[in-house]
Amino acid sequence: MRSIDIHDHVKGRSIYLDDIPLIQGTLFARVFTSNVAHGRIIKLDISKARDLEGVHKVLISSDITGINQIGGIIDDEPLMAENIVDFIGMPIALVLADSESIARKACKLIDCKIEAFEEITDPRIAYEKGALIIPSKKFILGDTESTWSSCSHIFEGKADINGQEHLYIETQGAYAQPVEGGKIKVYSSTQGPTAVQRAVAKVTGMEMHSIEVDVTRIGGGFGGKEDQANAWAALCALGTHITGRPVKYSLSREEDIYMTGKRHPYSADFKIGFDNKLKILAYEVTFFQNAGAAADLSPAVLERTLFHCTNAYFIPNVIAIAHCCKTNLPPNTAFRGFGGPQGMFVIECAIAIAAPKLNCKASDIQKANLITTGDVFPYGQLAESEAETSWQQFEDRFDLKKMQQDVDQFNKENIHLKKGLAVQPICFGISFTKTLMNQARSLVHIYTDGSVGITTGAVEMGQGVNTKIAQVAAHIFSLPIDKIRIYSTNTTRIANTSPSAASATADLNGKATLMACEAIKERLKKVVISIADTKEQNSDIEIRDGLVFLDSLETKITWQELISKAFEQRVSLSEHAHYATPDVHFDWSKGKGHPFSYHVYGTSVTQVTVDCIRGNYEIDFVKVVHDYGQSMNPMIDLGQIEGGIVQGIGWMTCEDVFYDEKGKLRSNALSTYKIPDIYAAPKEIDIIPLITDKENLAILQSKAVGEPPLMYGLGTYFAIENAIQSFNPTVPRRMNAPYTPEKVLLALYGSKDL
Ligand code: LUZ
Ligand code: MOS
Repeated sequence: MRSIDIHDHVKGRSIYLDDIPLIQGTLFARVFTSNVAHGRIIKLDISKARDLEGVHKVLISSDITGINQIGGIIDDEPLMAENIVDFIGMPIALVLADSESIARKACKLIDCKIEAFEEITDPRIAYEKGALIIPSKKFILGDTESTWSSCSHIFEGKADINGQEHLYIETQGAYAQPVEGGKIKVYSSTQGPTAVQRAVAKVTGMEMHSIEVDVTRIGGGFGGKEDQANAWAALCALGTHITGRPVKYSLSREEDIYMTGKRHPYSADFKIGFDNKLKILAYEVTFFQNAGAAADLSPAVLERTLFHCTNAYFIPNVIAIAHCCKTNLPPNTAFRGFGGPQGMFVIECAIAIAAPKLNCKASDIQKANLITTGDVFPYGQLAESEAETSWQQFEDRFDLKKMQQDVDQFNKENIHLKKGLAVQPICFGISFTKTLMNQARSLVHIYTDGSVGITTGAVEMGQGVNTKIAQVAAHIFSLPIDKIRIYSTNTTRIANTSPSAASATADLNGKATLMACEAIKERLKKVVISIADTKEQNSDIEIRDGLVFLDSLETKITWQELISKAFEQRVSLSEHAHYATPDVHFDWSKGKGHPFSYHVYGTSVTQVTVDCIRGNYEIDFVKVVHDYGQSMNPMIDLGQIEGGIVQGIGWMTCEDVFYDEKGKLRSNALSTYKIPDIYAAPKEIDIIPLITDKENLAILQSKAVGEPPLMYGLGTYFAIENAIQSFNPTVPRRMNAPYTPEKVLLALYGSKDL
């Protein structure tokens, strides 16, 4: 089953925000932003901009008709700066003009003077100064303090990990249009239509029922549009509310990169203790999260870091502390993995540091500590583990010993090319960690001609969720896929939706769709029984090749006749269903609960070849055994895994977000921010499904696949590090991702500049 979008994508017919036909009278928005990371506005003169021909209005914070606030978790983020600016790129004024180029010109005419304060860009410095966004969080399992004395080996270290630009292909944007009665319709490139609706309501001062948000699809999100689509929609809607005209803002790539937040950089300290059989007895870790200038989703991201700080391992004694540090950078935000990958990176660093000192490979430590079913995670949930099964199938499939021997042999024979190998187990919890977000709705209509139309809260962002939802309906009604249509995500049809995020979109919205379809099918069953002359109330109905089967016997009733009959009998052909994930809960006062409906596991191995003269490298292969459950769409899932791996590799290797000490983004274009291209992708990606048939809470047993595979990319860092070590065993192991070619070169020759 291919993605239902594929033909329109290839032919360029798919409608993204910038493809929506313009309405006459549309104004084009552009924001004027702070060029200082921290300071006070001492002069703001918009008169020259306002007087420019073709400029309709220039709005500033005092023009906001509702509340100047777009914070999602905490009310700490003004839409437009009032007196204080907190980061470079913070909106100060909104220009509404007849064209994008006039709006651009007008922005240059705004006269703004800012008195600069001291800026903070480093999370550890923010922590020292007490600049925290929320009180720090802690997980405790067992008792580390009394365990250290029984450890045979203890290692301590520091790990740093940088951020990541989302680089969705479609930039952020919104298009607001006036609707009669003072209502507003907003098209938004968002993962969270309800979040947009809420932000627009707050900023305009309208009620949510007066705002309709519609999303046909978006060109990628990766978390960057979970929360950060709100600002542009709120600005456009504010413009519409004040001028009565349609307002559109589709950000240029340059604006998008410097104004929006990214994956959170983290700095961490760790201490890890082993017995003499490679078992990890105790682990202490402190995370300093670089949250940027406002909370955004950082507190939730911080929590997921804690939830993933022991990755796929069982450690009996753990203390994990996380600080949400406020800095003068654009507020960092959700990004595929949502803090989990950073938590996992640090434990992998601890293992990588320990391995050579314990005279073993990191994979020996990893294997000795895999979590098994019945073990407890530091947050109290019992594992239903596939860590060992995936590792076992991985070893059955791939000859790890032989791979290592080949690498050793190659490294013996080559002086200036060195290969490195790293194994990477993963474990990722599925569900929003905020329990209330684990709910979804679906609205299913069967029209009188037998065709089916579905709306859910899911946003199609290229991940194929609409295809999966269509498959669910096709499966329940036994209909061909072309009888099913998935409509745009729209807040008037499906209200109060959670963002499409946390890898949970197909599970949540798919299950709601399943429930709606089942409910209609139940009613259709009664119709079949009434017309098929049977007394059997428990009969199974099925539609095959357009014909109704009753207990596997063909009736002469077609699907269309059945639907007509149902309509004639005044049976409802529509259903609105609500699904809430069962049994998830978490108590932050105790740091314990059952936050995830299940976990996704897997094991990968990455091999790299490092050119020790130039410092650049190639990725020879990534081989994976991945826990799909029972994939309902292997082609889409494979695409997610391959894409996730390459995105994870990019984060670990060439993608280097660089803010200078003044808080100015220097890696602000694709010339200075390098993402993996086809040449940087692994030469070979081999993905083997882990075969299990356990019950799980995934849609049709098909486990969530959005985020987990990104974390296979972590292995690349350690593979490069291992290659460097075989070139120059005297250099200290450094744990500071990403490993750009420049850093690799410095490391190879033991530079102190790292
Ligand atoms: N978004 C969110 C997420 O709001 N809560 C989460 O737990 C989450 N996890 C992953 C990705 N996005
Ligand atoms: Mo996401 S990081 O699942 O929006």
